[in-house]
This record gives sequence, C-alpha cells and structure tokens, in this order.
Amino acid sequence: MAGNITFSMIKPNSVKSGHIGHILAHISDAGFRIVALKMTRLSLTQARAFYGVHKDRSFFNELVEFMCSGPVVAFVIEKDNAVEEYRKLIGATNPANAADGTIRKLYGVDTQMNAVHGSDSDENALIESNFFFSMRDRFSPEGIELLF
Ligand code: FUP
Repeated sequence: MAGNITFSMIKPNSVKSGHIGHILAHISDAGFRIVALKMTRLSLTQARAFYGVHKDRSFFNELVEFMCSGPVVAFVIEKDNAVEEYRKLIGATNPANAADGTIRKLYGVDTQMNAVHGSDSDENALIESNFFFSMRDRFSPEGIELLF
C-alpha cells in the first residue's frame, strides 16, 4: 500500500486564485483517487515542522510565511507508483522549467508559488500524510476506512 499513495497540498496562492477545482480535476483525470482531503491553514510552528528538512536553506523563512498566508488544500491520493507518477504530473519545481501540460506549468507562478506540493519519496508520503490526517480520515474508493 505504501508505494501506492502520495501526499499533496494546493498552495495558498492557488487556493486564492480559485484553482482548487481545476487542479483536483486534473489529478482525477490522470487516474488518481482521493483517499483523504481537507482545507486547512497551517500555523507557523506547523509549517516549520513540515518543511523542517529545509530549515538551513536561505528560502526557509519566506517559504514558511508563504505557506501560512492563507488556507491550503491538503490531500492523500492513490495510484500505482503514486509518488513518481504524481511528480511527473506536477512537473519541475520551478514552473518555468516544468513540461507543458503539467500542473506547475499551468498554475504555478514561481519556485515558491508553484501551485502544489508533492511528496518526494514513499517514506515522506507516509510521514506527510500522517502529519495531516488520522487513519480514520482516509478512505478507499468504496468509502471504507484505510488502515495504513
Ligand atoms: P519540490 O520537491 O519539487 O517541491 O522541490 P524542493 O524539495 O526542491 O523544494 C521544496 C520547497 O521549497 C518547494 F515549496 C519550493 C521551495 N523552494 C523555494 O521556495 N525556493 C528555492 O530556491 C527552492 C525551493
């Protein structure tokens, strides 16, 4: 099961721009199924923890402030080889370098406001999913709680 899920967030500027529906439709059309989903706003402490691996990078404080600037839409999605398939669907970190038709190319503004987050490994997909969702908030396509 671990290899079949990934975690993502629609970033605050894309939420403000009215792109939630377009982005979720793009993901659904690519064959991903939604396992868990919510709109929420991160506190500074939570954003610092979520991006902790980047705490020594020059962009850390700016990124954290941006991610707290408004609500995000957080979700767990499922598909075979989800982490890799989703990273292909979203495109390169900098939207200017992202392939045509990818989510970041379509909806990203710059490297920070790049429309969506996507986990970079199966291990981080689980850690990030656990950060946002309890097990009882995750469901199979048939609406059955998932225990992973
Ligand atoms: P990605 O996995 O594609 O999201 O990219 P990274 O792990 O390299 O970046 C993590 C986060 O830091 C992303 F939200 C983009 C942001 N970032 C910046 O804001 N500035 C940079 O120079 C590099 C990354």
